[in-house]
Amino acid sequence: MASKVSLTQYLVEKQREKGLIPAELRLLLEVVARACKRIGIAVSKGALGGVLGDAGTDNVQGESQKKLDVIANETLLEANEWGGNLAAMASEEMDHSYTIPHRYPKGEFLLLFDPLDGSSNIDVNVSIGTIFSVLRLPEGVLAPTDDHFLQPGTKQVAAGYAIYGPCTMLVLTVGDGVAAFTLDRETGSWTLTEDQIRIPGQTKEFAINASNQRHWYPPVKRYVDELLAGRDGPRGKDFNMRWVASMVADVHRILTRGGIFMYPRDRREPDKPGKLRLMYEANPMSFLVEQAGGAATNGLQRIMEIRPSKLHERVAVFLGSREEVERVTSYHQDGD
Ligand code: FBP
Ligand code: AFP
Repeated sequence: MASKVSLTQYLVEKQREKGLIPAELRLLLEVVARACKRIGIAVSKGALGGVLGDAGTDNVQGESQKKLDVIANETLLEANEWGGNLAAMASEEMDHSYTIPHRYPKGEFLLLFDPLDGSSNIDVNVSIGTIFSVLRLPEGVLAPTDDHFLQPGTKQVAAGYAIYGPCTMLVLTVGDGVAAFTLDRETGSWTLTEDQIRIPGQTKEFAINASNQRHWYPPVKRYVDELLAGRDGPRGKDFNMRWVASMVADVHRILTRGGIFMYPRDRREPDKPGKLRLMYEANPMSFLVEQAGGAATNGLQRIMEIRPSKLHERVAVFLGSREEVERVTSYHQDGD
């Protein structure tokens, strides 16, 4: 390969030399990357682009939408609907899946996305991102519906995110490790800047919204108390805490230097399995983390093995450095 490897070259290698992905998936991922580039440009304009603030609408989860949530969602839909590689798309921002209109050719893949994750950070100029996941349309299905998206994360054929931070990056897996591409703003191309990313098994850093501490169940409280006890506690070392409130940014840090990210279910809504969305956030991030040698559970089981029962299903999340995820998961064995 040439010294500077572009996203296209990287994907062509996976397609031609390794035979890992079909050409249609390569083309689909390139379109997603192009849409992320456009979203990144809109994000970077900030107040100058008139894109900050509320859109004045609510999404299916009852959360108020930011203007950029809506722009990012439309950008992904428009970029992907005519390419011929997709059968349907589903978004965290839409009630139901979107079937590719009849006027365009239809492909065999399903695309899911959280168009702009971390929206509470948009107006304060802190890193945000786009998360995506690709599934296959089950064989023989002519008219895809929401039900056809309800596949476990192990069925993902690709997943990734774009992070709009000090630099714009695309982090991707097609099931052959994790690669990171940095957007060269001068040439407009995604350039491979790290391949075969590995998450260290051990860490001294954790991420959790500590303001919810009083609502936590005993396994999470026990685990975090032990981390906070530092070198005098049972762990025998000091831990540092980071919480960006953009899952993309927190997971990006973990892929870069290790750590554990937690969003547990808690007593605020005992009947709800957590806050984060299985299909748009937890599954794609779990695929990336596992491909980088880490682990991802809901405290009880591997996230990617959960069989979803609805498109907007929520889930508790513990992901990152393997040894830490295994430890907090083992604390859940005794129940709440
Ligand atoms: P650096 O520039 O050395 O990273 O320090 C950053 C900083 O001074 C503040 O920006 C930040 O609020 C604080 O450190 C974070 O400190 P801690 O690591 O103790 O949470
Ligand atoms: P939004 O995309 O709705 O802002 O949600 C972001 C998020 O799902 C995830 O990216 C963060 O880790 C988490 O929410 C932050 O949640 P808290 O505000 O409860 O800390």
